[in-house]
Amino acid sequence: MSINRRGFINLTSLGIAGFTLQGFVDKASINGQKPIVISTWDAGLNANKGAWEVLSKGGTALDAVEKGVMVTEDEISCCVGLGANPDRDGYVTLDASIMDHEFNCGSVAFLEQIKHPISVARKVMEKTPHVMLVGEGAQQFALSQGFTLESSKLSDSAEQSYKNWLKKSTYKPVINVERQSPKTATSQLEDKFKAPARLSNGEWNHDTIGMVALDANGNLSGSCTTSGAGFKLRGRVGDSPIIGAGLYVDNEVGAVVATGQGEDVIRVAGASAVVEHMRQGKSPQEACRLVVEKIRSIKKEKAADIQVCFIALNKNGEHGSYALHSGFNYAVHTTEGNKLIESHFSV
Ligand code: SD4
Repeated sequence: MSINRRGFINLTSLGIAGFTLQGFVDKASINGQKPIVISTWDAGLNANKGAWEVLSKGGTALDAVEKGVMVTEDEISCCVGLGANPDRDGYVTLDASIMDHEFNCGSVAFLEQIKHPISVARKVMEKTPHVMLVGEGAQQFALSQGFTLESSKLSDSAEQSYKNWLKKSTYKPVINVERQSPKTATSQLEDKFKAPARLSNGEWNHDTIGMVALDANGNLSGSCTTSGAGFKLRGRVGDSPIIGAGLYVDNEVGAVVATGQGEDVIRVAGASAVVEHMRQGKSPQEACRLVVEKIRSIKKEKAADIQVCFIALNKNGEHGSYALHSGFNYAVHTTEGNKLIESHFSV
């Protein structure tokens, strides 16, 4: 029996079982566990606010990570969701996954014309005996659950990027090397990075929001939602909807989410590998670093052409990240506020 559970039982034995957790959480929960949510990239600042509305009222980490990334899916001018860059045939195809504190998980991949893939992933988790649905089947399931079929028209910015891309039609993922960041110091950069960043060639420097949270009951959950890699081959699926690669949660240890070149996260079962390092006693940052270094050693000189990043949150609410290259940041929301932290990186 965990300390958290005991804490709850102590309260209930005092005869206040019906008392809601609301109101406790902004300061500390019944067991001293302060909620925290962390999410990838600068878009994470807004997403965290959505998650914090849930966590600060005593809501579950699961609800928080769904609501949080929905904020980003809604930002049509952003790089995640239906406003994102299309595949090379001109269609936006979306991947998403969600996982709770009891190893329940759900995901969708190659999903088209649905605004909130993360919520479809949650329905897969809660309403089906399966973990993953893809393509037409995933869309059909979404419609059966009351989701609306959205237009397939590209957003203005995606249309423009696609037109530019068609001029050469070469598939070359852009890594986010434009921002130079200090190798060691973490810094708070909220003011500098209020809007999702675009590279000077007009491309987004990322297409994903990943989020992990710890609630006042001491439970972890995670979510990840993405348009994948812009101008990818039709049918390509990345790491984000693959449980164990793009996202993994073990409530006894920690929760991890990945962003960057999905193919290289999949080949090392990235998020799960980071969790295993934390299980062996590594800090969240060190656990992320070990898996990034593994990818670097596998890729050798090709590591120069890709970006891979992990963020991790352990059971005690400690967090960390590591990226292959500079330019990655993540947003952290605690009772102290919401801030952006620049990630440590390898090369
Ligand atoms: C993918 N990992 O589909 C995602 C892409 C990403 O920032 O994270 N972009 O490979």
